Amino acid sequence: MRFDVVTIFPEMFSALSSWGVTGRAFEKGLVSLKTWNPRDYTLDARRTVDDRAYGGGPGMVMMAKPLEDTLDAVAKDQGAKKGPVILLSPQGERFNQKMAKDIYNLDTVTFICGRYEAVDQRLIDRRVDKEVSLGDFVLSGGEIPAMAVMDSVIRLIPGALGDAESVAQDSFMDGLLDCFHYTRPENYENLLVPDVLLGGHHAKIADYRRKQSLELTLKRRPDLIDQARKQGLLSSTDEAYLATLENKAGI
Ligand code: 9D3
Repeated sequence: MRFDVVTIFPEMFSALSSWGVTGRAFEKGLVSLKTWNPRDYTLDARRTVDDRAYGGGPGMVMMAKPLEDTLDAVAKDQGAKKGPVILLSPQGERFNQKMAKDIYNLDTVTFICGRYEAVDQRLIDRRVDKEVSLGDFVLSGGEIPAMAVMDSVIRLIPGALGDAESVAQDSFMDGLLDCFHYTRPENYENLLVPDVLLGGHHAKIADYRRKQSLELTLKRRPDLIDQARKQGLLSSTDEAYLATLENKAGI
Protein backbone atom coordinates (compact mmCIF):
# COMPACT_ATOMS: atom_id res chain seq x y z
CA MET A 1 0.00 0.00 0.00
CA ARG A 2 1.26 3.44 -0.92
CA PHE A 3 0.29 6.72 0.76
CA ASP A 4 0.95 10.14 -0.76
CA VAL A 5 0.52 13.11 1.56
CA VAL A 6 0.25 16.75 0.52
CA THR A 7 1.42 18.88 3.45
CA ILE A 8 3.42 22.00 4.25
CA PHE A 9 4.78 20.14 7.34
CA PRO A 10 6.28 16.92 5.92
CA GLU A 11 8.57 16.41 8.95
CA MET A 12 5.55 15.65 11.13
CA PHE A 13 5.09 12.28 9.39
CA SER A 14 8.17 10.72 10.97
CA ALA A 15 5.85 10.29 13.98
CA LEU A 16 4.04 7.65 11.91
CA SER A 17 6.90 6.16 9.90
CA SER A 18 9.48 5.87 12.70
CA TRP A 19 7.68 4.49 15.74
CA GLY A 20 5.94 1.40 17.03
CA VAL A 21 3.63 -0.82 15.00
CA THR A 22 3.44 1.64 12.10
CA GLY A 23 7.21 2.20 12.08
CA ARG A 24 7.77 -1.56 11.83
CA ALA A 25 5.30 -1.81 8.92
CA PHE A 26 7.40 0.76 7.04
CA GLU A 27 10.62 -1.13 7.89
CA LYS A 28 9.09 -4.36 6.58
CA GLY A 29 8.10 -2.65 3.32
CA LEU A 30 4.38 -3.35 3.88
CA VAL A 31 3.62 0.32 3.29
CA SER A 32 5.31 3.37 1.79
CA LEU A 33 4.72 7.08 2.24
CA LYS A 34 5.78 10.03 0.13
CA THR A 35 5.20 13.63 1.22
CA TRP A 36 4.61 16.46 -1.23
CA ASN A 37 5.06 20.07 -0.14
CA PRO A 38 2.88 22.54 -2.09
CA ARG A 39 5.51 25.22 -1.40
CA ASP A 40 7.75 23.29 -3.82
CA TYR A 41 5.13 23.86 -6.55
CA THR A 42 4.91 27.66 -6.17
CA LEU A 43 6.58 30.10 -8.55
CA ASP A 44 7.00 33.24 -6.39
CA ALA A 45 10.07 34.03 -4.28
CA ARG A 46 8.06 33.80 -1.03
CA ARG A 47 6.65 30.35 -1.95
CA THR A 48 3.11 31.52 -1.11
CA VAL A 49 0.46 28.85 -0.57
CA ASP A 50 -2.25 30.92 1.18
CA ASP A 51 -4.13 34.19 0.74
CA ARG A 52 -6.95 36.20 2.33
CA ALA A 53 -10.57 35.08 1.92
CA TYR A 54 -12.81 36.78 -0.63
CA GLY A 55 -15.75 38.31 1.24
CA GLY A 56 -13.57 38.97 4.27
CA GLY A 57 -13.36 37.26 7.61
CA PRO A 58 -10.47 36.07 9.72
CA GLY A 59 -7.95 33.51 8.62
CA MET A 60 -6.23 32.59 5.40
CA VAL A 61 -7.32 30.20 2.64
CA MET A 62 -5.06 27.66 0.92
CA MET A 63 -4.79 28.64 -2.75
CA ALA A 64 -6.03 26.24 -5.43
CA LYS A 65 -3.08 26.47 -7.84
CA PRO A 66 -0.16 25.25 -5.66
CA LEU A 67 -2.34 22.33 -4.46
CA GLU A 68 -3.45 21.42 -7.98
CA ASP A 69 0.11 21.50 -9.32
CA THR A 70 1.16 19.28 -6.40
CA LEU A 71 -1.67 16.82 -7.13
CA ASP A 72 -0.63 16.70 -10.80
CA ALA A 73 2.88 15.69 -9.73
CA VAL A 74 1.47 13.04 -7.38
CA ALA A 75 -0.81 11.58 -10.08
CA LYS A 76 2.10 11.44 -12.54
CA ASP A 77 4.22 9.62 -9.95
CA GLN A 78 1.43 7.13 -9.12
CA GLY A 79 0.95 6.33 -12.81
CA ALA A 80 -1.48 3.49 -13.55
CA LYS A 81 -2.09 2.96 -9.83
CA LYS A 82 -3.55 6.45 -9.35
CA GLY A 83 -5.95 6.43 -6.39
CA PRO A 84 -8.57 8.73 -4.86
CA VAL A 85 -7.79 12.05 -3.16
CA ILE A 86 -9.01 12.52 0.42
CA LEU A 87 -9.04 15.93 2.11
CA LEU A 88 -8.81 15.91 5.90
CA SER A 89 -11.27 18.62 6.88
CA PRO A 90 -13.55 19.61 9.79
CA GLN A 91 -16.37 19.59 7.17
CA GLY A 92 -15.72 15.94 6.29
CA GLU A 93 -17.68 12.78 6.92
CA ARG A 94 -16.75 11.28 10.31
CA PHE A 95 -14.01 8.67 9.97
CA ASN A 96 -14.77 5.09 11.07
CA GLN A 97 -13.45 1.52 10.82
CA LYS A 98 -15.45 0.85 7.62
CA MET A 99 -13.62 3.72 5.87
CA ALA A 100 -10.31 2.28 7.12
CA LYS A 101 -11.20 -1.03 5.41
CA ASP A 102 -12.21 0.78 2.20
CA ILE A 103 -8.87 2.60 2.09
CA TYR A 104 -6.99 -0.62 2.90
CA ASN A 105 -8.41 -2.13 -0.32
CA LEU A 106 -6.80 0.58 -2.50
CA ASP A 107 -3.33 0.42 -4.08
CA THR A 108 -2.71 4.12 -3.50
CA VAL A 109 -4.46 7.03 -1.79
CA THR A 110 -3.55 10.71 -1.58
CA PHE A 111 -4.26 12.76 1.54
CA ILE A 112 -4.38 16.55 1.50
CA CYS A 113 -3.69 18.09 4.91
CA GLY A 114 -5.34 21.48 5.26
CA ARG A 115 -3.73 24.26 7.26
CA TYR A 116 -5.02 27.80 7.90
CA GLU A 117 -8.81 28.32 7.93
CA ALA A 118 -9.79 26.51 4.76
CA VAL A 119 -8.97 25.25 1.26
CA ASP A 120 -10.27 27.11 -1.83
CA GLN A 121 -13.56 25.37 -2.74
CA ARG A 122 -12.64 25.22 -6.44
CA LEU A 123 -9.69 22.93 -5.66
CA ILE A 124 -12.05 20.70 -3.65
CA ASP A 125 -14.61 20.63 -6.48
CA ARG A 126 -12.00 19.83 -9.12
CA ARG A 127 -9.73 17.33 -7.37
CA VAL A 128 -11.05 16.01 -4.04
CA ASP A 129 -13.02 12.73 -4.02
CA LYS A 130 -13.92 12.65 -0.33
CA GLU A 131 -13.63 14.86 2.78
CA VAL A 132 -12.96 13.12 6.09
CA SER A 133 -13.06 14.47 9.66
CA LEU A 134 -11.91 12.80 12.87
CA GLY A 135 -14.79 14.24 14.90
CA ASP A 136 -16.26 17.36 16.43
CA PHE A 137 -13.23 19.03 17.97
CA VAL A 138 -10.88 21.67 16.61
CA LEU A 139 -7.32 20.82 15.60
CA SER A 140 -4.68 23.00 13.93
CA GLY A 141 -4.53 21.13 10.65
CA GLY A 142 -5.04 17.86 8.82
CA GLU A 143 -1.65 16.25 9.49
CA ILE A 144 -2.51 14.50 12.76
CA PRO A 145 -5.87 13.28 11.36
CA ALA A 146 -4.08 11.96 8.23
CA MET A 147 -1.66 10.05 10.47
CA ALA A 148 -4.55 8.66 12.53
CA VAL A 149 -6.27 7.44 9.35
CA MET A 150 -3.08 5.85 8.00
CA ASP A 151 -2.39 4.20 11.38
CA SER A 152 -5.83 2.56 11.33
CA VAL A 153 -5.26 1.36 7.74
CA ILE A 154 -1.75 0.00 8.41
CA ARG A 155 -3.11 -2.10 11.31
CA LEU A 156 -5.31 -3.96 8.79
CA ILE A 157 -2.34 -5.10 6.66
CA PRO A 158 -1.52 -8.77 7.30
CA GLY A 159 1.83 -8.94 9.07
CA ALA A 160 1.69 -5.38 10.43
CA LEU A 161 0.64 -6.56 13.89
CA GLY A 162 2.45 -9.12 16.04
CA ASP A 163 0.50 -12.29 16.96
CA ALA A 164 -0.55 -11.01 20.40
CA GLU A 165 -1.82 -7.72 18.96
CA SER A 166 -3.82 -9.51 16.21
CA VAL A 167 -5.68 -11.69 18.71
CA ALA A 168 -6.50 -8.65 20.83
CA GLN A 169 -7.98 -6.88 17.80
CA ASP A 170 -10.17 -9.87 16.82
CA SER A 171 -11.95 -10.00 20.16
CA PHE A 172 -12.43 -6.23 20.20
CA MET A 173 -14.03 -5.61 16.81
CA ASP A 174 -17.44 -7.06 17.70
CA GLY A 175 -19.10 -3.68 18.06
CA LEU A 176 -18.89 -3.26 21.85
CA LEU A 177 -16.42 -1.43 24.07
CA ASP A 178 -13.64 -3.60 25.46
CA CYS A 179 -13.85 -5.03 28.98
CA PHE A 180 -11.60 -3.87 31.84
CA HIS A 181 -8.09 -5.32 32.03
CA TYR A 182 -5.79 -6.12 34.95
CA THR A 183 -2.20 -7.30 35.33
CA ARG A 184 0.14 -7.98 38.27
CA PRO A 185 0.09 -7.41 41.16
CA GLU A 186 -3.12 -9.03 42.39
CA ASN A 187 -3.34 -6.45 45.18
CA TYR A 188 -2.53 -2.88 44.15
CA GLU A 189 -3.00 -0.30 46.91
CA ASN A 190 -5.66 -2.59 48.42
CA LEU A 191 -7.54 -2.74 45.11
CA LEU A 192 -8.00 -6.40 44.11
CA VAL A 193 -8.30 -8.09 40.72
CA PRO A 194 -11.84 -9.52 40.29
CA ASP A 195 -11.84 -13.12 41.62
CA VAL A 196 -13.26 -14.72 38.48
CA LEU A 197 -10.17 -13.64 36.48
CA LEU A 198 -7.87 -15.53 38.87
CA GLY A 199 -9.78 -18.83 38.76
CA GLY A 200 -8.77 -20.05 35.29
CA HIS A 201 -12.37 -21.07 34.43
CA HIS A 202 -12.38 -19.90 30.80
CA ALA A 203 -16.13 -20.01 30.16
CA LYS A 204 -16.83 -18.04 33.36
CA ILE A 205 -14.16 -15.50 32.43
CA ALA A 206 -15.63 -15.03 28.93
CA ASP A 207 -19.13 -14.60 30.42
CA TYR A 208 -17.88 -12.08 33.00
CA ARG A 209 -16.02 -10.06 30.36
CA ARG A 210 -18.99 -10.06 27.98
CA LYS A 211 -21.32 -8.75 30.71
CA GLN A 212 -18.78 -6.14 31.68
CA SER A 213 -18.48 -4.98 28.03
CA LEU A 214 -22.26 -4.80 27.69
CA GLU A 215 -22.58 -2.78 30.91
CA LEU A 216 -19.85 -0.30 29.99
CA THR A 217 -21.14 0.08 26.42
CA LEU A 218 -24.74 0.69 27.58
CA LYS A 219 -23.57 3.32 30.04
CA ARG A 220 -21.01 5.12 27.90
CA ARG A 221 -21.98 4.44 24.26
CA PRO A 222 -25.67 3.44 24.05
CA ASP A 223 -25.45 4.22 20.31
CA LEU A 224 -23.13 1.22 19.92
CA ILE A 225 -25.69 -1.06 21.63
CA ASP A 226 -28.34 0.01 19.08
CA GLN A 227 -25.87 -0.53 16.24
CA ALA A 228 -24.80 -3.98 17.49
CA ARG A 229 -28.48 -4.95 17.81
CA LYS A 230 -29.19 -3.89 14.20
CA GLN A 231 -26.18 -5.91 13.01
CA GLY A 232 -27.40 -8.99 14.86
CA LEU A 233 -24.33 -9.04 17.11
CA LEU A 234 -26.27 -9.49 20.38
CA SER A 235 -27.37 -12.94 21.56
CA SER A 236 -30.50 -13.64 23.62
CA THR A 237 -28.19 -14.01 26.65
CA ASP A 238 -26.81 -10.52 25.92
CA GLU A 239 -30.34 -9.12 25.62
CA ALA A 240 -31.41 -10.76 28.88
CA TYR A 241 -28.44 -9.21 30.69
CA LEU A 242 -29.12 -5.78 29.14
CA ALA A 243 -32.74 -6.06 30.31
CA THR A 244 -31.58 -6.57 33.93
CA LEU A 245 -29.35 -3.48 33.62
CA GLU A 246 -32.18 -1.42 32.21
CA ASN A 247 -34.44 -2.55 35.07
CA LYS A 248 -31.75 -1.64 37.61
CA ALA A 249 -31.47 1.81 36.02
CA GLY A 250 -35.25 2.18 36.20
CA ILE A 251 -35.77 2.39 32.43
C1 9D3 B 1 -14.19 28.51 12.26
C2 9D3 B 1 -14.40 27.29 11.47
N1 9D3 B 1 -13.42 26.21 11.73
C3 9D3 B 1 -13.93 25.01 11.03
C4 9D3 B 1 -14.76 24.19 11.93
C5 9D3 B 1 -12.09 26.58 11.23
C6 9D3 B 1 -11.10 25.49 11.19
C7 9D3 B 1 -10.74 24.76 12.32
C8 9D3 B 1 -9.75 23.80 12.27
C9 9D3 B 1 -10.44 25.22 10.00
C10 9D3 B 1 -9.45 24.27 9.96
C11 9D3 B 1 -9.09 23.57 11.09
C12 9D3 B 1 -8.01 22.56 11.03
N2 9D3 B 1 -8.53 21.20 11.21
C13 9D3 B 1 -8.40 20.26 10.29
O1 9D3 B 1 -7.83 20.50 9.26
C14 9D3 B 1 -9.01 18.97 10.52
C15 9D3 B 1 -9.77 18.44 11.61
C16 9D3 B 1 -10.19 19.01 12.85
O2 9D3 B 1 -9.91 20.18 13.22
N3 9D3 B 1 -10.93 18.23 13.69
C17 9D3 B 1 -11.27 16.94 13.40
N4 9D3 B 1 -10.92 16.38 12.25
C18 9D3 B 1 -10.17 17.14 11.39
S1 9D3 B 1 -9.65 16.59 9.91
C19 9D3 B 1 -8.89 18.01 9.53
